[in-house]
Amino acid sequence: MNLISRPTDRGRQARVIKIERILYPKGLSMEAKAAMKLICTGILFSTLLPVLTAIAQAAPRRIEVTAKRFEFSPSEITLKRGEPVVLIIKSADVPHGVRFRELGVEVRTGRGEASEAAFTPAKAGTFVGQCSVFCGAGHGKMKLILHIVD
Ligand SMILES: [Cu+2]
Repeated sequence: MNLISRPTDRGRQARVIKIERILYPKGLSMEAKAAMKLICTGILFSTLLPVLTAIAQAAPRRIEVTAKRFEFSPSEITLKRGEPVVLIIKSADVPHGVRFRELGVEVRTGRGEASEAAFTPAKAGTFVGQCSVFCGAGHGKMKLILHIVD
C-alpha cells in the first residue's frame, strides 16, 4: 500500500480490484489475464474508431492557396457541392484578397499573413475569384478559378 494514498484513493483501489475480479475470475493464469486485457483493449478501440472517424469527417476540408503578385497557387481548385470547406489565403508578399462575387465569399489577408473563410458551396459550376485588394500592375489579372462539382 502506498503511504501517501488518501482515503479517496483507497476507495478507488477497492473499485479497481472489484472490476478486476469481475473481468478476471480467481485462478486465471497470467497469460489468460494478458489475453483478456488485449481483447478488452481491442473492443474499446473498435468502439472508439467509428466515433473518431465521424469526428474527422465532420471537420471541414481545409484548402490552402498562396497569393503573390500576381497569381494564386494553385490557380484552380475543385470543391464538392455541399461539402463544408475552409479556404485559407496565404500572402507571400503584399496584402491580397479573393472574392467570388456570385458565391458571396471573400477572404482578405495582410502582408505575409493568412486569413480564412468557412463556407459550404451550394451550387455547382465554375466561378472566377478576383483579387480584391489592389496589389500592383497585374492585379486585374489575378484570378482563382473554383470548380464546384456534384
Ligand atoms: Cu490584387
